[in-house]
Amino acid sequence: MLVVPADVANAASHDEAPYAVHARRPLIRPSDADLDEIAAILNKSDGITIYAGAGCAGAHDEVVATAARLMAPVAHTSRGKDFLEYDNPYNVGMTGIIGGGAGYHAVLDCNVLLLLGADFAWSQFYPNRATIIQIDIDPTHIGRRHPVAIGAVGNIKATLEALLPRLEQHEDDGFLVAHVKRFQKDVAAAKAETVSGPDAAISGTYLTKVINKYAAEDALFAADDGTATVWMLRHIDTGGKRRTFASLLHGTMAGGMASALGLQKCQPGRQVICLAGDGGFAMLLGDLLTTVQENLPIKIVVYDNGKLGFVEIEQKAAGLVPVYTDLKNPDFGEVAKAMGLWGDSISKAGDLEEAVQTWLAQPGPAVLHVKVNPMQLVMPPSPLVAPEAVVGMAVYSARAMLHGKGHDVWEMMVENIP
Ligand SMILES: Cc1ncc(C[n+]2csc(CCOP(=O)(O)OP(=O)(O)O)c2C)c(N)n1
Ligand SMILES: [Mg+2]
Repeated sequence: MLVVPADVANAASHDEAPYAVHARRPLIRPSDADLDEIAAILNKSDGITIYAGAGCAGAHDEVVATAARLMAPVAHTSRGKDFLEYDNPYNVGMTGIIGGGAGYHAVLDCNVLLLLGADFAWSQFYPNRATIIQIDIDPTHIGRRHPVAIGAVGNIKATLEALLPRLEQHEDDGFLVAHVKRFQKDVAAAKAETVSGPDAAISGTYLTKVINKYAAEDALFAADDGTATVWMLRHIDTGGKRRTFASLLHGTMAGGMASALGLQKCQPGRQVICLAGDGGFAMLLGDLLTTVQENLPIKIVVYDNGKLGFVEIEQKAAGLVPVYTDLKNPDFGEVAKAMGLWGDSISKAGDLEEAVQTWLAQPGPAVLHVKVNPMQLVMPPSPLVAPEAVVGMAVYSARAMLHGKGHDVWEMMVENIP
């Protein structure tokens, strides 16, 4: 809410500001001596991994060229996805609790870790034995997540441009190939997910992959924190033209629709897709009216798992029987229609492809309510699950049995264990 006094509202304004309010960005890179020192370590090492973050925006080609020179797999953070995942034969995906086995091992098992514009928070995913070299434009990021051997300040593009001529071509590709192969195997397995028939339930991952198939090649995606964000990060291919947005630094629930509204306002004519959780969507339902009032044709899909899914997972991982996580949802397709939007609601896999195409083709704002499989877990890479979480899951299973929820446990096992 912005309150403007009447005299200010009546004052004449000039489109051009009489003075510059923004400082121009400088080009910053480490000194020649520091670059020589970094190059010396990289040139005498093998088993090098690059871990790259959002600081690599605009430096895709330089990161890929560095990976090629060093025969290094490239893992990326969630915020680095849009800038590094596409057209990158060295990509091994994300590490962390929402990442995969290839990214996890490439970062943890390397001899030298080259951190580029990455500020990933969780120290348990950093290697303890490796030599870590960190380059970041923000000096406060250097060494704040994990001790590093060398920390240098610089724009990633400018720094790599100056570093590349100092780097010798590495020939041994054993380390690289092992991790890239593992990643490609995992990607192929994820892409191969099918449904058992037209009446089958729809999983959140399957829904995301169908949206990935039909969305515009330069679509903007905004997801609610929760499972929708995880599926977006794992299953939306950006191709360098799409962008993905979520509350990745702060972890705020229900950010999807608000972000989508803002994105559509500043990028009129571009397809904007909100991947909403049922909990998140219900929380900000009033803003559905904004789509109509402001004529913002965003496309919203509601992943209705009937619960605050992420919180339930956290409770289960802590060995608790979930409480206050179930949601009693209305038909959000009908709610949308009552509010003046296009709406539809589906629950069977056989209806999905057509429903997604019809929903995306709407000229105005549109809500597609999809009942998704309520038991699909966000599975971290198998060797990675913290022992407490495994024990927690087992304790949950035992407690759920005691509380007469044996069916729940069975369903969870069947749906999540390959
Ligand atoms: C403002 C706020 N409240 C609570 C949380 C904790 N939280 C994280 S995810 C989540 C559940 C989200 O439920 P839903 O939108 O249905 O997504 P799901 O995980 O079920 O896919 C909650 C309550 C948070 N991150 N931010
Ligand atoms: Mg939910």
